[in-house]
Amino acid sequence: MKKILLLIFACLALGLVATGCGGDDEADSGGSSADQPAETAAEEPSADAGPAKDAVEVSMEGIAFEPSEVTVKTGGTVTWTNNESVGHDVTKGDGPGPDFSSGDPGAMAEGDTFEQTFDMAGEIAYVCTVHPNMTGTVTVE
Ligand SMILES: [Cu+2]
Repeated sequence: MKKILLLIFACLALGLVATGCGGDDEADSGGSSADQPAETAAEEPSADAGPAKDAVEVSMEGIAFEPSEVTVKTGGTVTWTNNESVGHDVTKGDGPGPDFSSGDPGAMAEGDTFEQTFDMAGEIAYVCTVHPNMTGTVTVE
């Protein structure tokens, strides 16, 4: 009986210092099962150009449009939001439909949004005029 108690105490003492002694299996599995829902919730579908939608949002971050390629239905709307402290703009390049621009070059400050509706099918290229490498396309279906 004494030996068993000693073993239990030794096990408890070790358990405090390191991870061992069986009881940790429960703690580990409990921990990982608690982590799994959080990981699943954090996963979001890839934001690449997917099926056409009525409304799409594009973020301006890292001197880039994210995602840079989106698809909307005819009559659909794209909303750009500047999510960094660098000034940007949205200015149409090639493509069907009227020209559009968010305004003066680089005038969109952090938190500013610009919305454009697309009524003609086709592929519209656009650029941030102060960052010529900052380009994107809107495919209207
Ligand atoms: Cu820019």
